[in-house]
Amino acid sequence: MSKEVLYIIDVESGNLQSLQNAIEHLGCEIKYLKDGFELQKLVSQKKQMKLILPGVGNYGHFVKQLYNKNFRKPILEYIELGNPLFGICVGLQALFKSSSEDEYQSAGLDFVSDTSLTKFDSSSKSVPQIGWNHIDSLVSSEGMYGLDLDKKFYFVHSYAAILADAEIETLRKKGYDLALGKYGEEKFIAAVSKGNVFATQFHPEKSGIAGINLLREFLNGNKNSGKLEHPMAKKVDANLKTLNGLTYRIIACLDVRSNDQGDLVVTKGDQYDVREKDSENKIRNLGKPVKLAEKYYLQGADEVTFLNITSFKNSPLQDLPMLEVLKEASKTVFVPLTVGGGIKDFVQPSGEVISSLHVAELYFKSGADKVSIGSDAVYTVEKYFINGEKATGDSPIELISKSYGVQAVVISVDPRRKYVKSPSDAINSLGKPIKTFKTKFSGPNSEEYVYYEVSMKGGREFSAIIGAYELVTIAEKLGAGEILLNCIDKDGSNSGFDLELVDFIKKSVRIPVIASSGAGKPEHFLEVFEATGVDAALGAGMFHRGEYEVNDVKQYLNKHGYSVRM
Ligand code: 1PR
Repeated sequence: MSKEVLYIIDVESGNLQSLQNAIEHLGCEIKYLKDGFELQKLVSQKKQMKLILPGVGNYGHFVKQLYNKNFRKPILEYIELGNPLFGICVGLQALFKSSSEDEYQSAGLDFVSDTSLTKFDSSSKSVPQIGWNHIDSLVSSEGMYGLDLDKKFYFVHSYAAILADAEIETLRKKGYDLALGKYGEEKFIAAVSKGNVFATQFHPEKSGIAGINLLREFLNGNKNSGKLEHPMAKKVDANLKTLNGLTYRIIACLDVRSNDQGDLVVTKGDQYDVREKDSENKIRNLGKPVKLAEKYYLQGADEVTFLNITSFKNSPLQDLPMLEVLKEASKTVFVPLTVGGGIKDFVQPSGEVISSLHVAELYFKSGADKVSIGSDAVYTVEKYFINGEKATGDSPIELISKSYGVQAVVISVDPRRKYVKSPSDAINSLGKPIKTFKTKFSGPNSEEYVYYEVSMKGGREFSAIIGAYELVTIAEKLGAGEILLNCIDKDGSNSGFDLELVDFIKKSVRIPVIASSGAGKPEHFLEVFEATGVDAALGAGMFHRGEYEVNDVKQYLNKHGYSVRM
């Protein structure tokens, strides 16, 4: 029997590979529609079909692409004919009238009439909203493909249909069914449905089993499946601590490199030294990247991060194994995947320049949701200061975030503690101060202040111009959407996170921060969340050595009153 075909509108926006994988996992075939004429032809044939409108990144860019590729009219005709459509993330946003993200206020499809999108307020919470949130209430007379108030879904966005109660009521009267989410005090549309159109602000293909089930019900046409909550049903999760509604994220990290035999392996360092300390001095081999990623997904990891830790030695062509790793991992791992290592402009031996944007694009097309930039972020911010505090406009951070959205750009920071007697001793090579703070743990010579040097090439070189504060604040300004905060002193130590560092950086930026380096037991995760309010925490060695499973950490946090995705 031939498989059912599902059509996906492809305007080259981000990671469609994961969506394809999720749908293939459910036994369907997918066909991409590259322009509106292809859709128009199907619509004219009055073909019975199902359509997905996925999108990531910038709203203005996305709706312009829909327009330029002649999708606008056939999509509206398709909807008018009553055919099933599933919008995802910016695909949902495009169904609205306009968004304040787009300075030209480009017209969306206006399916959700007279309603526009605005930015979340970042004065009291991290923006973008990145993480797992739940549906706070359903204002719905019909089912929404079994959308479940008890489950968590993966959201990643800065703009949303943020509505007051009166606006919700107006949409209800116009016949829209709504699932409402809450980020902080802001109520926003997490899913909307009318007739055969259904759209989610979250990514079902990245929402683990809960998201896969939703896609399955859509494919089966079971709109009223599952229990329908009564109108205005409200989920109360009041007893657990959340981050403005988001669960505390636990991330598993895989440092990947070739071993001495040339096999790609997951390794793990102590203060970034990944060789065994015995006489053979081999690269520590902790397993295969794809297998371990699957294992951590099944253990409940909220995200998986792959870092190619020797990218600076290789050409992107030799990087291809990491592309393969992503392609394979995204077939079975339905949570967000981040890839780092070698995200930069690259000059081939032939002299051909491959732009960072192109390198990033290759990773997104292979199944990555975010790219993480390490060394090149340091060079970019150094340049910013050398240029008299002016952006060049062409750095990887700026280029990738403009095309794929800020949520797709993570900055991986590799800092090391540096003690000074007084703030005036922390002066960079340009004669300017580097930001310090007074430490609770004074240095070997009773120094009372510290700053954090930042490194390139995984701890092999250190910046003489910027410290960790300068790196993260300027990277945020240039378009970074998240900080992955490692710590060379703590890496592999099992002694807990550097709480002072995490607190210092968390207070310096508005974007989410992931604490990394030093986790050795579940208590360390509780400690870092309690002490710093950081958005997510990452573990590596303790999971690789099998001392704890990701789920052990989550159960421990849950027991101590923290909301996690179980
Ligand atoms: O500079 O853009 O090519 O990116 C290189 C990437 O590789 C950076 O993200 C950098 O952090 C990483 N990297 C480079 N060398 C090493 C190394 O270990 N020799 N790994 C390295 C960094 C830190 C974390 C680790 C945590 C948690 N490793 O990835 O997972 O410290 O470990 P723990 O829980 O066991 O303590 P570019």
